[in-house]
Amino acid sequence: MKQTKILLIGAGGQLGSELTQGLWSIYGKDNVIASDIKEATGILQEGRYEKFDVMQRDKLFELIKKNDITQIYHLAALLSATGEKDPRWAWKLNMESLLFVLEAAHELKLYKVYWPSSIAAFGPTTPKTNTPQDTIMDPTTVYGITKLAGELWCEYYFRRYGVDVRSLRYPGLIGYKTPPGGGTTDYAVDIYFKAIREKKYECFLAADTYLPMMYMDDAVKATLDLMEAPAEKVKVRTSYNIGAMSFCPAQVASTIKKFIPDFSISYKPDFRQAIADSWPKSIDDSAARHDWGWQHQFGLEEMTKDILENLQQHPQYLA
Ligand code: AKB
Repeated sequence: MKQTKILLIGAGGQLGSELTQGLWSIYGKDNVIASDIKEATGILQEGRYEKFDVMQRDKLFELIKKNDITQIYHLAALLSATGEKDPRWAWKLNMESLLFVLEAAHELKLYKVYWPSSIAAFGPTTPKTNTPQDTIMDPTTVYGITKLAGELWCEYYFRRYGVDVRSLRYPGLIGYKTPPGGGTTDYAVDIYFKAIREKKYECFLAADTYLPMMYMDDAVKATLDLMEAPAEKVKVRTSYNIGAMSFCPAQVASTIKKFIPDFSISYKPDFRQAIADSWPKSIDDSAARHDWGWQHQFGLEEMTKDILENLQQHPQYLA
């Protein structure tokens, strides 16, 4: 078996930078190459890094060969809200880049690929509460369409070519180390930054909009747990439902108020409300819990405490 060498594409995003650090702790900095279309910033400057555009198929193949890559984590994508501003480009970027990675995995015989799906793959007629693993999927955003199509491509490459590709349907991911990245769930990131900076927040979703959410530490753990699981335990080859908590903006605001009593919130829903209304409110992730032992750690209160303490102690994240 070759030495594990990982290429992480989209390392500059919210999940990417934290997943890179998770991979460093398992495989060592020498064996992880983080990449993004932009120059490395922050913590990413401390490890191996390639500035690279995933739409350059030849460059991708060259990078894999030159560095003896055995696994790819492909996170680069346009998210739901940004995708709606340029649907054609969102389709091209999200789909073609996935196909390049799957082709590379097949042709260059990589051991494993990770690609994230999302609750955005569900739609308005999907059951909203405890959304099952297998159910109606009728996404309304171009981002969601790329996630549903991408899940099927992953399963196709697994069945047809034996590519060991694994995936999670992430809920809204909340972290404090990078700014929000153009998603509908990103109010739950921005609210913490504004709570510290301005003690007030104007929310683009209505007060009672429930969505499935997860703290970044749990998202990194879920991803690494899935990728480290023995192949025979990974029974779902489209993408696993994965959950941790479900809350609405009013609940985040009242939890923040426990730590910052003069914090206030107002509501001005925009086009993102319709996107949020088309998504599940909570997720049934019993398949992930059963197949490879998924367990989350953070609820709303623990997450809020952790984020606010960290933002106060490390003001560089607020810059
Ligand atoms: C988004 O809001 O677009 C993402 C997602 C749920 O995939 N955070």
